[in-house]
Order: sequence, then structure tokens, then C-alpha cells
Amino acid sequence: MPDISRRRLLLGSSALGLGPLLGGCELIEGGPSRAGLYGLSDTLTLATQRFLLRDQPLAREFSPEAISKIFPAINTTDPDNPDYRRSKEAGFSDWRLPVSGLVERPTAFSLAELKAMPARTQVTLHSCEQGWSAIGGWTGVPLAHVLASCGLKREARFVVIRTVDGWWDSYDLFDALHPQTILAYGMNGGDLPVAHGAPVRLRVERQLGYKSLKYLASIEAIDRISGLGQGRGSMVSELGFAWYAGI
Ligand SMILES: Nc1nc2c(c(=O)[nH]1)N[C@H]1C(S)=C(S)[C@@H](COP(=O)(O)O)O[C@H]1N2
Ligand SMILES: [Mo]
Repeated sequence: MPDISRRRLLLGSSALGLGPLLGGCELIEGGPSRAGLYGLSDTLTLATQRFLLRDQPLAREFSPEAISKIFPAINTTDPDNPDYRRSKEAGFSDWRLPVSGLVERPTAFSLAELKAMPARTQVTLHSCEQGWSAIGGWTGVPLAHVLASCGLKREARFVVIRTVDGWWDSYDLFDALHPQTILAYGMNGGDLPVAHGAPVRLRVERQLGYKSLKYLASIEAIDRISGLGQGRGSMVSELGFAWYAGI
């Protein structure tokens, strides 16, 4: 998008006879310091972004001492799915997470492959719509990294995630690429327990707990959510809950 606006600005300014002012700037690709009208357009883009994100773009993170002694496990706590049970018995060694849809290189990742990617640990407050909250420590690979390694296409605007217990939800790229959105395989310093979504769950820290899907089965990049299910974007929104559950 910034490219398009810059191009428009370029066209507009040459129509105004300002073309020569841009001399040389066209050679500059990326980088933090840009001169002339390119610099102005970047500054405006940054200012707009910062304005839109002014209300704490990152969820609060706590120190490990703040981790709750008891973190409830609710809804599905041990999926009744034959493939899942078999995989669980094998220590999830045969488990795979396919990433498909609008990506250059569809890939099915093993748990070991996800663990070999850059990891992030975050201690955050989980708030459930059912009226409880708890602080947990989560370790995993940023979803942004996984999507980038598959070559997310420009047409992609949402990511839909499905789970072994039949839950599914979708996320715009703002949330999917958010630095605290991770595919978590660790909790409170150990492996992610089955009750909390083993082998891998999603953490989406700026939304209510139901957006943090457990027992991930697949990830798909798409360009619109209207074609999914009843067109509301998630399983829980078909039950009356908000698709965007920002807190
Ligand atoms: N696959 C799946 N994901 C899920 C759920 C579920 O039942 N199945 N419950 C959701 C809800 S409502 C909450 S609050 C959290 C609960 O996670 P926990 O069991 O680790 O506390 O997971 C969310 N993700
Ligand atoms: Mo919840």
C-alpha cells in the first residue's frame, strides 16, 4: 500500500511540475532515511500508523513471578479424536501443521521444525469471556515468522485456523502478524500440557481467550472470510460471540 501512495504522490507531483525535486530519490530503496517528498510520505504513513495504534499495540507482559498458581483448563481438555489420540501416544512425533492457501510454498511443519524456529516467551493475562482471568507464560514461534517462511502472498488478508476438536477462527493480518501472536508449544517453562492445547496452540494476546485456539490442526491464508461457514468468520461468532474480541 505505501508503494501505491508513493506512486500516486510521484504522479501528482510531476503533474505539478515538481518532478525535478525528486531527482535521485527514485534510486533509494527502503531504509530509514529518505529525502524530499518520499520522506514526507513515509513520515505521514508512520504518523498515521502510530495514531491508529496509539492505544497500547502490545499486550502487557509480566515477570515470571506473576504467573498464576492455577491456570484453569476449560472446554476441550483432551480431544476425543482418534488421529489426535494416536499422535498423543506417539509423543506428537508424527504431528504436522499444514500451512496452505495464499502462500508461495505450502508446508506441513513438524513440532521439531517449529521448535527450531526463532522463539518468543511472553507472560500475559488471559481473559476468558466466562468470567475468569489468569496469568500464564507462553513460548512459541511468532505466526508472522511461519507465514513469512511459507511466502505469504500479497492477496492474503486473513488467516483461518482449524483445530482437532472442530473449532475454527480467522484473524486479519494485523493480528496474525502481531509480534505477540505466537504458535505456542511451551507453557510456564515446560511443554504445553494436553489440557491447554498440546502440542501447539495459538496465543492472540490482545483478544479474549476464545481467540487463542488450542489443538491446532491447520493454517490457511485467505483473502476474504465471507466464504467460510455462515460468513461470520469463526465458529464462536456463529454462536453469537464477537469475531473481533479485542480487550
Ligand atoms: N480448540 C479449542 N480452542 C479453544 C477452546 C476449546 O475448547 N477448543 N476454548 C477456548 C476458550 S473459551 C478459552 S478461555 C481458552 C482456554 O484455554 P485453557 O484451557 O488453556 O485455559 O481456549 C480457547 N481455545
Ligand atoms: Mo473462554
